[in-house]
Amino acid sequence: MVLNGPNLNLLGSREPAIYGRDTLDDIAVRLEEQAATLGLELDIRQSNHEGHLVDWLHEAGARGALAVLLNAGALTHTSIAILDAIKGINVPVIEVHLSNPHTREEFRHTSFVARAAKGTIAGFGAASYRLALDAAAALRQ
Ligand code: CA2
Repeated sequence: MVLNGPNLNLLGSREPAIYGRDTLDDIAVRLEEQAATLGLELDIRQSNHEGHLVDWLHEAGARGALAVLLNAGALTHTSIAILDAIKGINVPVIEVHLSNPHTREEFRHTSFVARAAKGTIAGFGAASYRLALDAAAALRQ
């Protein structure tokens, strides 16, 4: 499962210097192609609402997903509910960011997601998702 949080639906429209020019749909199309090569099935979603992300993490747990790629957007830095949801499922969560939050404002240096994530891939733009999907595929061995 690939979960995207608040404002990531705006990708490609503004702030290209930070987030690149790809839209979330562009990223999704490439991820689906990569998944087909890897023999993985993807379910890619985006929501601006914290509770949806919590529900979808629970759903990934109930469905026994191989992994969740999670770009929680700004909720990364604030959401104990998402941290608790990650802790509450038996599915590895790979934290994904387009930018490298550690090179940005101080308030982005804390990640609640990272406290429970299997690992983090950040700073490679849209390629962060590709690298994260490779990491998810590697969990099969
Ligand atoms: O680098 C990332 O992937 C982030 O998760 C993106 C979040 C930000 O709050 C995190 O610190 C790092 C923001 C996503 C908002 O994306 C926009 C895209 C275009 C225009 C406005 C916002």
